[in-house]
Amino acid sequence: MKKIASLLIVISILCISSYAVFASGVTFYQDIQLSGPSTNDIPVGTWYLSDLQSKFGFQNDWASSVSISPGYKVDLYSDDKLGGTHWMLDQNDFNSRDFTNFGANDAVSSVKVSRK
Ligand SMILES: [Ca+2]
Repeated sequence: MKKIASLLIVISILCISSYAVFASGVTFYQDIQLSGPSTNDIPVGTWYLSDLQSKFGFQNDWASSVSISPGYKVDLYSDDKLGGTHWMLDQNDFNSRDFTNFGANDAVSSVKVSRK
């Protein structure tokens, strides 16, 4: 019984650590401070609005904050297909948690996710 318990603990730790390894990219939120409805995890790539909407649950002119996995950065664009005003975020700080700080609130229409 004790062996089974320790085995379960080992399996749980492995699951949690592999989740941390594979859960990578960025996640957008409708509201500031990473609150409200959120997207799925968005991996490395150049993402136009149609893909953001169909694959990840992103909406146009909607995002107000973003969670960035360690080692990643995200470029935000006010127009589709990386057009319009451009902003770059590379860490979880007051700007990534509140787009009203730099004029990107409810304005993002396409993004590029990359490794730093
Ligand atoms: Ca919003």
